[in-house]
Amino acid sequence: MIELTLPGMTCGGCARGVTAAIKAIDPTAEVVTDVANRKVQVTTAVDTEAVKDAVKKAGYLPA
Ligand SMILES: [Cu+2]
Repeated sequence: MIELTLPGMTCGGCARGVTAAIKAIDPTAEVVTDVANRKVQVTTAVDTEAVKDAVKKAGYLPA
């Protein structure tokens, strides 16, 4: 399980964007967003760097 802190994920719209970006690289990923704490937990076979890359490209820089 990968946990990222995304300071820019500030609302439900962001959470959906982050989730979509991760699902785009792994449709089977389990993504749990916690907007209040700016955290996302991802259960995926894809490696951490690829997940970070995907969320960065969507505009959310991991802390
Ligand atoms: Cu937002």
